[in-house]
Amino acid sequence: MERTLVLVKPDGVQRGLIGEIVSRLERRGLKLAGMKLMRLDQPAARQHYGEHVDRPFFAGLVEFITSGPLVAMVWEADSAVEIVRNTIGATDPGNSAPGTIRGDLAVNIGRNLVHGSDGVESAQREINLFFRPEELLDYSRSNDPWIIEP
Ligand code: IDP
Ligand code: MG
Repeated sequence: MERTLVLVKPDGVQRGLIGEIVSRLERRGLKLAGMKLMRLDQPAARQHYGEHVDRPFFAGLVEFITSGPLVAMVWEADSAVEIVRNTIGATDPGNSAPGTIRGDLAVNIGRNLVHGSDGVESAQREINLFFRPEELLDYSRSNDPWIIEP
């Protein structure tokens, strides 16, 4: 089963949108494997967003993501990476489709509420950055056959 990392970024926590965002992923049918409220320090933030180190927005991004608590989660499904990215919507809320998290709840690229891993490899790397193996739980849901064809 594929796993992906999702963050409710500090803007989502401050705006009281943790429940709304978790609820959308839950109702989609994704399975929660791990979750914690935490604050990133600068080195972890720089590592998480390492691919953007040369971009002009990098310093502001690191400052923002370390500015307050965030909620880190691991969600699971077949094609979890793609399903989460589609549920979150395009990076720039100006282009995010209505019905997506960013398309319904955000207006600015620097305050776009959520992070979702962009591939299976980056998901594995990001999950390892945020979670120890024992913090991720394997369990079955009684309604799984109504969500996933056995
Ligand atoms: P993603 O979050 O949709 O994967 P990325 O391109 O990986 O988007 O960028 C990471 C984060 O950096 C974005 O979610 C956004 O918060 C921020 N970001 C990306 N591009 C810009 C920009 O042009 N200005 C300000 N912030 C940006
Ligand atoms: Mg990205």
